Amino acid sequence: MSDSEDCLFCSIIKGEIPSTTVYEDESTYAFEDIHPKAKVHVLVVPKRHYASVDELASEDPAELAHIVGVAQGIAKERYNGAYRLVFNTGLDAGQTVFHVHAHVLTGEVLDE
Ligand code: DGP
Repeated sequence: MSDSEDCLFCSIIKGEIPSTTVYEDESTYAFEDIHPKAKVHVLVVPKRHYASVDELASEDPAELAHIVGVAQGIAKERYNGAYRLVFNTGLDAGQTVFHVHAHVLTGEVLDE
């Protein structure tokens, strides 16, 4: 699925809802999380709509690898290359937006 009605992150990708862009290319968009949990907290998303990282891994593993590379680039640019990558997957794990997104946490020494 390339786009989804009523998907918050599809609306952000299309520019219908404002966001602070960190990185963008043909397939991927990265923007500042609205409720940062670290000094640097960026969300990296595929522009195509996949509900979860499970779906992305099975349908477009190259894009998943690309997202990891984008996260690494952000951590190098904004900090010393160290970063935490989180994919909340499913309601019980705290996923609230069902358009897969990597949380990239960096910019400081992170709590365990
Ligand atoms: P999760 O709980 O893993 O589904 O993470 C969703 C994240 O999305 C959460 O950290 C807050 C962020 N978020 C929710 N709404 C918006 C928004 O409108 N703009 C931005 N930039 N981030 C949002």
